[in-house]
Amino acid sequence: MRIGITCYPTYGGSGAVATELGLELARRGHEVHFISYASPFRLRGYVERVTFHEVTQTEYPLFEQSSPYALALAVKQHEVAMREQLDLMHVHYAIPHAATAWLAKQMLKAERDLKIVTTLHGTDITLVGQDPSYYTLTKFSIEQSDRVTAVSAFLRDETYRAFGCGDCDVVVIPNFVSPAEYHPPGDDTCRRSLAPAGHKVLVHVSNFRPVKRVTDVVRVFAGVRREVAATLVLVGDGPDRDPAEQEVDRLKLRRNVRFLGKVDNVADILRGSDVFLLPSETESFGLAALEAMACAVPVLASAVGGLPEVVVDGETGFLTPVGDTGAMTAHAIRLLRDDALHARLGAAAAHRALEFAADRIVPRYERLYEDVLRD
Ligand code: GMT
Repeated sequence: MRIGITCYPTYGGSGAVATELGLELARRGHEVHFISYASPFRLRGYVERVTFHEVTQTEYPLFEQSSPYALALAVKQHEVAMREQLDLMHVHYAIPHAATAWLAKQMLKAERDLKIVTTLHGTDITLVGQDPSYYTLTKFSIEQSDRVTAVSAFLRDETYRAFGCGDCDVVVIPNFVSPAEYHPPGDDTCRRSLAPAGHKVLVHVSNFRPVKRVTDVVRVFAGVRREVAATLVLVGDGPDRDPAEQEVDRLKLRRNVRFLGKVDNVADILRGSDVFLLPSETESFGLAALEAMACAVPVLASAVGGLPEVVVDGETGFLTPVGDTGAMTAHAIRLLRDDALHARLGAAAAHRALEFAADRIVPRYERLYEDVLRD
């Protein structure tokens, strides 16, 4: 098949999933065309059967506050669909991608019916999409998509609850992980590069948006640090990095906290870690948690959204109420002090992650594509 993929190229779950999906599809023989304003962060170097098409925008004084990116994207989606004879356009994160794909479909209508598959990822439904400034267009573009998928049952149900979406059948296809890249460590090389000998390593990976509650990560670490020699490794960057840095200073933790910023080799860092912290306000799935589990790292996360569909409480980690840093701290200390418990949860986490292996999940997208092309 010839598949167009539009996603956000920046550090974040939806762009990561969209890119990994495109790469897996290309590996399986499909031709994949990424369309966005920049090359997605997980797309590095030349890959056979993969092409990136950059959306360019012309500056004009009148557009001062409103550079119409969405319109330029629709034009590029239409152009690539025509030139590359795309079978379908798969867009990730509804806003504005599902709406621009609908525009491209209308522009192509006289020639043929370009099928649109929309994957809902999280805040496009739980937060931004419900804002009155986007609500009706989000609902419209979901309803106009030829197929809609959600990354968890929680997100599917939230879509029905918030948008109604009369005639849509939202299909759950969970996120996936590549076991070739995310796998348990063979030795302690990664750990040695992260922390002093004898330290346990706690890790958090995110785009540091308010929804991630990164200052809670720092507070949990402060509690752990009182009982266990440990280092906190923070991967990623975003609006809440400054507040997190300030909390580290306020709690006098600077010597034991490492802000690594945006790094490429997250799997290596996960393999050097003992516990993954994800105290999010909401999380439709928690791809970062799945990637940690695949590296045999138990996850301590909020009991919200789709996280219970990924992390099995008491088996592959522990789930606690949002904001209950005390409970998360207690679980972390228990896990880091009890080697047998840690080994058991780490092994169970790696085993559970295999249920989300790319080879099991990607064929579900292929079947969905085949199905929509039969319409
Ligand atoms: O808001 C974010 O944290 C980023 C967002 C995105 O769309 O980039 O992530 C969402 O999609 C990921 C991939 O499907 C999920 O693993 C995340 O749980 C989800 N984030 C939220 O729901 C907050």
